[in-house]
Amino acid sequence: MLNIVLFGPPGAGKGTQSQHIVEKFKLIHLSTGDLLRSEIAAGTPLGQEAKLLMDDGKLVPDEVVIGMIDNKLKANKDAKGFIFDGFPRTTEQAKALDDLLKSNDDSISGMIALEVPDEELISRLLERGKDSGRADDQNEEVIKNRLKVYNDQTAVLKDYYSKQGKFQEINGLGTIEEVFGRIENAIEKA
Ligand code: B4P
Repeated sequence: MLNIVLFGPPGAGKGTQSQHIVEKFKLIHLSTGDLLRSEIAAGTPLGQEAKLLMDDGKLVPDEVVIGMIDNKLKANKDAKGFIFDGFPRTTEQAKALDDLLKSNDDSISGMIALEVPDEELISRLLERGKDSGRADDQNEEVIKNRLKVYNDQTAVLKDYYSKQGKFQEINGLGTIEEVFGRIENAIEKA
């Protein structure tokens, strides 16, 4: 199976690029952000709890997102592979993902990190916030908090995958097509 972790700070282009990757490589797209927003839209207790954290730019508890991914992996046993978008975001999530895949004799093929400077991330997210309806994209303080959370808790995963020989970093600046071209090259090497 081809299992790719698409990595990067908020606004780096993970969601955008995942759509192109799914089309080309026929993988199943698993975005914990999208799964949480579906829970919020459905008004479930999980969604109500997650909304409070997401609106502040904080992470949802590990066990919640790990449980959601576990369910999706079990529901898609015949998949050609997965693109993990916005997951894992902590070392605990990365270890859990390795264990879940291992129980199916599977593993992560590679992690691709999109690198984009903070000023560009802030401007992209504020732009999306104008019409996305996402509270976490509308306030610069919340966006800065998301970047802080990324630097404090998530960026460390570059080392985690580097130690496994699975880490590739690419430039996330340029047109969506240019960035996708770089991702295609990286996937071929994964
Ligand atoms: P996510 O939904 O993962 O959202 P995100 O980090 O903002 O990235 P996204 O994928 O949406 O942005 P993209 O780069 O595609 O997370 C939201 C929240 O959910 C988190 O803060 C957290 O609270 C919670 N959560 C999610 N997963 C979790 C987990 N595993 N553990 C705990 N909590 C979790 O796009 C951004 C914008 O840039 C778009 O408008 C796009 O059009 C634009 N863009 C993309 N590529 C571009 C390019 N090349 N040039 C110019 N603009 C571009």
